[in-house]
Amino acid sequence: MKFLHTSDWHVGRTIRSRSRIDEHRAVFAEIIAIAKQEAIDAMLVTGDIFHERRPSLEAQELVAETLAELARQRIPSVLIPGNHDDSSLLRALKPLGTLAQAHIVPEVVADLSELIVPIPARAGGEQALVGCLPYLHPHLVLNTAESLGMTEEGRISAYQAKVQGFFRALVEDMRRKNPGAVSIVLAHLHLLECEFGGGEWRSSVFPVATGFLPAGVQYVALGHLHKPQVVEKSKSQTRYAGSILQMDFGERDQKKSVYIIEAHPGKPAEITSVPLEKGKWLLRRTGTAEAILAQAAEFADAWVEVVLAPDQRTAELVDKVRALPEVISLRFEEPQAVAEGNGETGKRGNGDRSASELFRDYYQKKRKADPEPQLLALFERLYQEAATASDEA
Ligand SMILES: [Mn+2]
Repeated sequence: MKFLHTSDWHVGRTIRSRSRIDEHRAVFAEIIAIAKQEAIDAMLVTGDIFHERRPSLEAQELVAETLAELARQRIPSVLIPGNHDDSSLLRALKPLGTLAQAHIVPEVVADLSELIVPIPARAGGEQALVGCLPYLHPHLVLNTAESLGMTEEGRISAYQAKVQGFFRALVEDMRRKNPGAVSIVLAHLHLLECEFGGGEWRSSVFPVATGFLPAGVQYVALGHLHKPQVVEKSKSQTRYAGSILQMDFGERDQKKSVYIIEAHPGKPAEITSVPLEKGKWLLRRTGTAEAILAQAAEFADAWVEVVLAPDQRTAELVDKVRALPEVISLRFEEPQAVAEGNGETGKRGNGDRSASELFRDYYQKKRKADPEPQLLALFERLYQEAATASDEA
């Protein structure tokens, strides 16, 4: 049987107030074309379907159109929510989704059979069982009384134990239902040993160690991290499909893709990566206004962040750069970053470092100590809120 694994759609995401709905529409058409070409038996979507808990009607319409087009092509899908999604919105879509073979598993429930979706092969009589772990909000897992007296580490290990317990129960139930089926598990979580893409919201998502993932299933499909990646240390073949667009300038060098998984009972799955070409590239260009203007022809099909050298501010040229339709962010390089960037030491300028790295440095300089993890988490949350608010303005 064949499956297509995609994740972190974030439909409704804007970048510096610019809509990305046309990019999303083009990439969905691309994904459906790949699905048809590969004659898949089902599409697997591992969360962050929408960017916001209350997505725009335009965003909802595009997801409905995409699932309807899959249904017209007779391609079933299995979808779970991520940390961005509101499970009650997905629960509201579930009855109509089921009619269109778009199986939405909106939340964790006690009855495990609600979390296991059987998928029949188009031909040949095989069956797959897709076990789902929708994103588990830490506050749903740890009740207040339980977690009040706990340290941060205590709460994280209690969370990990619950996740591990769910995986165990899920996989046992899948074996009981049909030990001869193709076995696949979907989850939306942050694995400790993996790399961030750059556009994820991190502060409220508890990390899980790779050792807690289920063993002995043929494929574990993960969502949350936006960089597509293989999870090497997992006991089952495991991948993050990554986001389908470069979500933010932190993801600007990442090629986006989907995975095609071919699996038959009792055999290791064969997995290939198929690149996605239709999303715009996010580019960062550094230099004088004159040099930037000379490169403008390369900006077609891109969103560009321009960082201008500080001694080159001739107002007229800067205005011309600002007026380029693809330029959505323009700032001036800090003198200190210029010095670092020009050094032979290979030290990175501030432009390549995350806000929390910069905050940690600032705190260390001022207080001669590392910030507490809670303070760092609070900073990240406030920073994300501020960054998103300016995006959504
Ligand atoms: Mn995401």
